[in-house]
Amino acid sequence: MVSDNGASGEGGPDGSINEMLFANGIPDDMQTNLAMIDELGGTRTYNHYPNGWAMAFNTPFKMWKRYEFNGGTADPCIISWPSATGDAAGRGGLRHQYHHAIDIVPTILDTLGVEAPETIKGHVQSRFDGVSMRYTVEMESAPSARKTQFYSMLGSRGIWHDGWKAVTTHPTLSGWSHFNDDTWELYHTDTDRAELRDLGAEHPDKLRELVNLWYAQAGENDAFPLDDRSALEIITTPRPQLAAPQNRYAYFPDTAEVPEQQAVNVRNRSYTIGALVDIPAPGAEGVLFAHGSRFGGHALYVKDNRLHYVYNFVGLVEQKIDGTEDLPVGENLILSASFDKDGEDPPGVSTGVLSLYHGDNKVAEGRIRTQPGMFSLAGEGLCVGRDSGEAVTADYPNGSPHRFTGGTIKRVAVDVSGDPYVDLEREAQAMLARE
Ligand SMILES: [Ca+2]
Repeated sequence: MVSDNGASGEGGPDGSINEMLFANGIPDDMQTNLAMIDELGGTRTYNHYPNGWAMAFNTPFKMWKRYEFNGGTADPCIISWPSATGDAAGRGGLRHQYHHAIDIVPTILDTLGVEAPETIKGHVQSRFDGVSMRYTVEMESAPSARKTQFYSMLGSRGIWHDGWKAVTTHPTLSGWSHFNDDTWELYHTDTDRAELRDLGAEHPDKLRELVNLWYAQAGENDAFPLDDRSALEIITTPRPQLAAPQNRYAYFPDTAEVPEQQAVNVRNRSYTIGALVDIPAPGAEGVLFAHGSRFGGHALYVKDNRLHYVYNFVGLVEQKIDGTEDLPVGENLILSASFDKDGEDPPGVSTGVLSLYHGDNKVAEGRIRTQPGMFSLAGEGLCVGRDSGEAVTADYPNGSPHRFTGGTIKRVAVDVSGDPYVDLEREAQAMLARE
């Protein structure tokens, strides 16, 4: 499979220098984009082409990922099968039967002569919706074994059945809803694969048949309720995780990075990050805690014998708070950054005061805002003692992965209970006294 969808339109009409803006519900700004035009494709951008290019890449098909027109769903599938017989013996042939990504596994099982087990370790397995594509290799002109394919994505709907396709033009990820006002279009894809001639008015009965079939398939495929919420709403809606949410998380150095979905959620709330460290002599430096990248993230680090915190707001602005006193030396020091939320502007974007502490001694404070959505779609997890992948800031004192040196990090706690910092500090000291 060359892809799981068509070229994507997430760059919007003007393109983007950071796709995480889209995922945070923050519109791209043309002036900012133009200022970065020479950086596109480099390490300083997480760029995405404008959706006009998505349409061009999908030519001759219409639209792009998120829509059920062929521009959103049709992809090349290349099969290499040296020992194949029948029509495939000629090699290099094209096949035009209608198939879907869900047909890959049934094809492999069929080709290997393996029957899928009905149960594994006592657990009944889901049925396969797919059908084998093996026959297409051996019989070029055989009719499609797949008769129907159901589609529903982010508010758009479509169904292919026996050479015809019905599809809606609903604006995806729009929050518009009003699904009853959707217009269904009808295409005879056997003769019009580019979906240029809407035959809905000419063949209303055929259209009605396909729309009815869509509803039947939607029921079978658990497609209700229909959902066209924004990317930000979908991504920030809590979903079941292996570990239930807690008020406090402890993280340790020399471990793998923690994926964002499993890491502490600091979005739109107060939080405190406290590192328990031993610093035997002045000269410690590097990252105590980091999560995210230059395209969005935050980090607590030591540089020039001072404590620093940076919150990189979706790659648009680095908000830095710099400690005003030299670091103390000793054992079981607690170096902290505490964000006290006092408002939202706009909704979802927290505003408040970020304070830095050595123990209970406040050494800096400043106002920051925090981003409403995720730091990244994948990778760029939470780290202690280093910042893996892309760094949150270019301000770190040492080279990638910006390890903490000159001291020992025992653990880093992130508290999201909302309790005031002074109480947390007292509690932490009491806990250390008991250890
Ligand atoms: Ca990183």
